[in-house]
Amino acid sequence: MDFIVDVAELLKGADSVAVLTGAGISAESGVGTFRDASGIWNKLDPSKWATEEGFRSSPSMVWEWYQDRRKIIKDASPNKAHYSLVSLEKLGKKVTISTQNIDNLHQQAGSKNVLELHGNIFRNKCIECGKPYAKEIMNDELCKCEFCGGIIRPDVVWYGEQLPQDVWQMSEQAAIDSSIYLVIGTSGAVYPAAGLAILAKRAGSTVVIINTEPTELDDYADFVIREKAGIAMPEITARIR
Ligand code: BJW
Ligand code: ZN
Repeated sequence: MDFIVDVAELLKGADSVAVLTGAGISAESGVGTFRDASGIWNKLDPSKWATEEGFRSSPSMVWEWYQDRRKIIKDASPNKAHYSLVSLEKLGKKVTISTQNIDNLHQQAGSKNVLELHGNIFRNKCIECGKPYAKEIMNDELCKCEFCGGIIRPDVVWYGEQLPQDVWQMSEQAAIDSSIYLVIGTSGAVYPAAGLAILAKRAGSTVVIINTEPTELDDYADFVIREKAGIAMPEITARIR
């Protein structure tokens, strides 16, 4: 595989590694991506439904879609790519993962430093007052906020919504401080997350993309590894120890 050896050599000498992950890193765990042929959004148009307006117009339909995804994610386990990032940490590197994924799989694998840019599908909050809704919701019925009666929604970041500020600032800092910036399994189509790779590049980091397909960030990369994350990542980390 092209560049595996080069990237492993670079990582060997790097103290600070920052990572941006997207749906593609969880694809081999059986969690669908968004924009590929088999993507979950072939059935639902994201720009319409992954928005507050979409939810308000058809709350039951959007809620059921999230409940279906919760079930899939609950049954999923981390794969070799998630575990490779854990092993990088165990080799003594400072690894900061900014993930666009809402599936908890990095944390489940054991990564310590995970920044959730787009929230977490296992959390819910009130659409009106924003208070967290602590009870686990198992059924497909809509729930109401115990404080204000507002409808409960998943605590994820929809189009047009701000990313959590603290998480965003830490992600920017990690990109700036990194000597290597790994971009794994994201199309690079959604901002501001994709901008982190560009920020890292401008700050002098070496940008490495691992993806089965071309991405919108390829022009910013020093190395593009065109391979499944679950194959490329263990190949790389196996060469470091
Ligand atoms: C593999 C693989 C394997 C497959 N191995 N690889 C600048 C310009 C224009 C517009 C904007 C801009 N800045 C912001 C915007 C607006 C908008 C936006 O980005 N629009 C774009 C479409 C251009 N952004 C926003 O609205 C954001 N908020 C914001 O900007 O706030 C500021 C603001 C607020 C108010 C007013 C004004 C400003 C919020 C974006 C939130 C995105 N939310 C979603 C849904 C989350 C909840 C949920 O999951 O339901 O996040 S959208 C969806 O896309 C999800 C993902 O995290 C995100 C990224 O997708 P990802 O992960 O890249 O997946 P895919 O499917 O696209 O790619 C998978 C990749 O994996 C592919 O490349 C495959 O090849 C690869 N792959 N198998 C390796 N085995
Ligand atoms: Zn409320």
